[in-house]
Amino acid sequence: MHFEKKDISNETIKAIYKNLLLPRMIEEKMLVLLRQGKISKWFSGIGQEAISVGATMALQADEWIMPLHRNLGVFTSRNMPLRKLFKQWQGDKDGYSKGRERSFHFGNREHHICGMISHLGPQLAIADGVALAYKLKKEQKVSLAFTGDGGTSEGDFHEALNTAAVWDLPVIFIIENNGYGLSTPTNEQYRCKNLVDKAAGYGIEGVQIDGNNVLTVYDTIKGVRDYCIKNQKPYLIECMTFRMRGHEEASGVKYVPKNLFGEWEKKDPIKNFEQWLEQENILSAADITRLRAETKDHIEEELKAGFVAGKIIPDTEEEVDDVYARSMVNRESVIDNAVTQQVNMPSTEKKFIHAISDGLEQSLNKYPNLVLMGQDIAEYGGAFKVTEGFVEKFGKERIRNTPLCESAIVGAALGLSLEGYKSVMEMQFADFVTVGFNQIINNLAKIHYRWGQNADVVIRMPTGGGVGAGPFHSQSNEAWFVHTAGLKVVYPSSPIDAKGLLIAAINDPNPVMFFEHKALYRSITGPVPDQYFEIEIGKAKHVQAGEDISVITYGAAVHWAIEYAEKNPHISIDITDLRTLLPLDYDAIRNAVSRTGKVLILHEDNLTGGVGAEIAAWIAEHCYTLLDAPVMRCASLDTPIPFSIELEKNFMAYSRLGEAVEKLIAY
Ligand SMILES: Cc1ncc(C[n+]2csc(CCOP(=O)(O)OP(=O)(O)O)c2C)c(N)n1
Repeated sequence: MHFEKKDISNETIKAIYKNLLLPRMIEEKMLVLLRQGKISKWFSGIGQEAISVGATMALQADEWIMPLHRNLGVFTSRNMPLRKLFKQWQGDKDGYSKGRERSFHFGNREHHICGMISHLGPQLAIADGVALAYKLKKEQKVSLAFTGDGGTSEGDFHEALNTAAVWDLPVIFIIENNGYGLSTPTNEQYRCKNLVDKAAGYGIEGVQIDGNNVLTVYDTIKGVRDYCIKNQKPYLIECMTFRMRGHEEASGVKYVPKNLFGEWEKKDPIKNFEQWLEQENILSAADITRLRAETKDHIEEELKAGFVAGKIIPDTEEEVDDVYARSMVNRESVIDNAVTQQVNMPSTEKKFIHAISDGLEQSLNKYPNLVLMGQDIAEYGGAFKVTEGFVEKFGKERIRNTPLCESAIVGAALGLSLEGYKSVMEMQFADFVTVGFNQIINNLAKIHYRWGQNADVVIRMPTGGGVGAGPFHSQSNEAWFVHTAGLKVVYPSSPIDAKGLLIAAINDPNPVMFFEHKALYRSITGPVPDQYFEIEIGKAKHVQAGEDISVITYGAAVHWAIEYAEKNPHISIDITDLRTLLPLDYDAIRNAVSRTGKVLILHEDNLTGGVGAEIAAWIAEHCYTLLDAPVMRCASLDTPIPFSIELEKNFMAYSRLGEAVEKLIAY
């Protein structure tokens, strides 16, 4: 192995050596502990350390890195205290994730390390978001994300590289090509000659290097860092390496030809470096022996401190509390009862859609660090024209057209949040959320619980049917998100609520799915206060009082209920608009039950597993004595939503509303 010293100082070279030794020796110890049954799982990076260490040392300490499961060297080179790392791997309360995450699936703000989720590829787009924040702040920084060769087959790889290229983001993407996915060799993973060849497809630069040569890695990445900052562009680096152990210890290495181990043993990143250090008289054999002994002592000492941890005593309240970041409700701008208070405020009659635009515009004025992202939202103004005219007012940097890549944009939104930005992403249609689903469900929703990082992101979801748009432009999919702890789900039905709740969602430091029923956009008008105000998330609205039955509903269905009540004045209908579906306003639900004792839950979503099912179960469990009839649900058919207007009408819950009301009244 040929090392080139170039202008790297001896001090730096010694620091690189120490950083290289540490993860190797920790791992060797871990393998012993694993055999003794003291830890449960280990993903080994033995043989690949030069990449993590070289990359981390080439960056500034406050530049974000998105590591994966074999990048122990990133964590140790960022000087994370070993005792805390040991606690983390044991699932101890005093680790980095309070015992909630395994192995390397955690991050830490102080060390600018973003924790991975098991799905690998999603790490890449988070680096886009961080780099976008650096770019917008005009900071001289890069972000750096890792992927394995296997991970390059994921759509997330393509989306992240393409977005970084199109947006000219200073991101370093590193592929650690160790020849195998879990067991699948690279010839079953891709057809190009080298993975770095893919860079050309994105119109970016790339280089393939020897990943086992720590000086090559360090020097290349230092240079690439300068390039990315100076040119404001991403860069792809393919590091050739080899994994000396199995995917994880239990999985073995039977699928790897034996001769490869011998070949790569000769290319061991540490042994080769030690030989060179001696040859160059940078370190003597005695120095190396001493440094190894010191490292061993350090590990043993930290292990002693790290292994004294007591057993976890679960505290359910803390578990539930940690799912969300604390929301600071700004009391000054909150309208508690929008219906009455707005009378005292200067208001303007607005369509639902314009109330949303108004809320967005006032938020953009309030928060210079708020960025809007979505397909066609810039000059075109968005598919529904919610952001029409925004580019002229706020510029293209903050009103960002995105490539067609929902997953990368949700990931980028999370990256922006790491750097203190707020973002609102517009899904062109709520239906398309499926291709960004993983980032929402597994990254945004879980990150605060996993390692205390918030995701300050709002995803706007133009939703619902009634306009004959067929199965992929009409779905109601709010229930998917209501099932996911860590998200908030908001679904306004009136212009005033749309503005006030959107402002609240943007103020909220947690990820909020904000549903906007498309059929309401231009059909519903109402008075909207001109000033900046918010309506508290999690509070339902009592729309109208009644004595015969209580309809609990949300979204467009609120208007179905009102219309039905108007057309049937002989029935006294009490209507509650939930406005927020997660968290639900249980007090308001209980009050609705107690007012009439007969409850109909009405929603546009399908019946089975819909939000109504959850509410019905809760009422049965908690309000049994208040009921005079079984809780009933009126929902859409359990079929996909069809295109033809007649079929769609038949699908929709409102077709069966009269029938359901009459059945309930009859009890
Ligand atoms: C989306 C997804 N599919 C499958 C897996 C299971 N899995 C975990 S690691 C791995 C192999 C990854 O290979 P590569 O990206 O080359 O990284 P390496 O483990 O070799 O470092 C697989 C298939 C996963 N974690 N996530």
